[in-house]
Amino acid sequence: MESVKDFDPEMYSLVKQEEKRQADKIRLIASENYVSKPVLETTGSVLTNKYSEGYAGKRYYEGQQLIDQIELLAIQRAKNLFGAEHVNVQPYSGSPANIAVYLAFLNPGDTILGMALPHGGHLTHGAQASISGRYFNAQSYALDGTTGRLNYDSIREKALAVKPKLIIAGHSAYPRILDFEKFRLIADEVGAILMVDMAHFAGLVAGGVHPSPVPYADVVTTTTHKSLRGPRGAMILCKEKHAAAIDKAVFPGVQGGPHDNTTAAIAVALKEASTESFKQYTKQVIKNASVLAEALARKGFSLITGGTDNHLMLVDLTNKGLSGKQAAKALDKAGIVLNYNAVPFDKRKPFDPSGIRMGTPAVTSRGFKETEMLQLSEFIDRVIQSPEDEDSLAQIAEEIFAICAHFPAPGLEHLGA
Ligand code: DSN
Repeated sequence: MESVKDFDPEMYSLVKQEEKRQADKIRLIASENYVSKPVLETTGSVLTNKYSEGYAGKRYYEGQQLIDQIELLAIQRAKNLFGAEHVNVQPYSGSPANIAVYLAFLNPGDTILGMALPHGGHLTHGAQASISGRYFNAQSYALDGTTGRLNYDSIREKALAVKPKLIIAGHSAYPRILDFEKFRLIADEVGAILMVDMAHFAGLVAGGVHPSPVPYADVVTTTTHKSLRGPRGAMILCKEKHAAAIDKAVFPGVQGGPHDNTTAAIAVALKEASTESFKQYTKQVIKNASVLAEALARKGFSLITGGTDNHLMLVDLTNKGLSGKQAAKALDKAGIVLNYNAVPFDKRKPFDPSGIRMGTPAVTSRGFKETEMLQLSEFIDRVIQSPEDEDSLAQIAEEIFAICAHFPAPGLEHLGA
């Protein structure tokens, strides 16, 4: 970034400080990761200069000789990796991708059925604050009060009662694997379109360590930057019979020109995700999550559903006597970055809920394994025991800094030990 350094030292300094923050801290936000240098370089390439509204062979601007090839390559790689009949790689991110699906299949006022936001669903799955809750009759299903898990009998009952035109399976904070076949049966019984939002676990699907929703769903949306470890973007995968409706909904329905630099970086990330080393990475993501969950449970932490099958876990801190926000702020001071999160049936408000969410995609990308997960559980426990002891938090931050120095983060190798 020498040119930025010369021209805009203020911004240069901020970016360099952020690089250092990402290198020196343990990043446990379940939706974040570290992209590789090839993905980073492609994102920052001259492709950012191009406009290319439309699709390959049918653009509204000239000069698409290479852009068409880039987009077709991304599409082909996504089809191969996920076994999808049709893929659109243009959505800017997960929310626009989900809105495009609604535009493709629904009219304002139609009924949708998704996982309730406080139970782990996403804003765009029908939350009132989102366009998905404002423009549609948004109904939701909740987790079982006893097990903290999805109860497919009650989802079916709800679907029979509200007769949704579209059912959404998928989540931002559910630590278990979804039963896509059961969702398909429910959708068929009520004549609904089945949409799966696999944003959180797309990388795990790509790595073969999580069941794929693609054979079951009419349409699958995903971001590309979470466990899939690509740039910030999204894709929509669907059956061929829905291809025209989906493409028309993305452009011109919701968006204008695609971000071609992102499309190209998605293609690079998909190539990475097809490798044996990515498969090993996803196996380790799950192993790390399960080791961390078990270690925390042994220390008296209350995990929603008792553990995890995927890359994330949700911890209810009520028995530890502090709120999720207090915990997240203290952990951040100690060099552990995560987010506070509502837990199912939370009695506290969303801006200061009872839980914290953590995930292992980012730490696994930098090479953390079981040993580091056990160390991490010790650090978390120490912070939660003394969240206001500034000296102790500073001491933990130093210990974490020393560990991180041995695990250079992808894309930030120049800051290594
Ligand atoms: N905001 C993302 C997350 O953190 O899970 C979901 O889009």
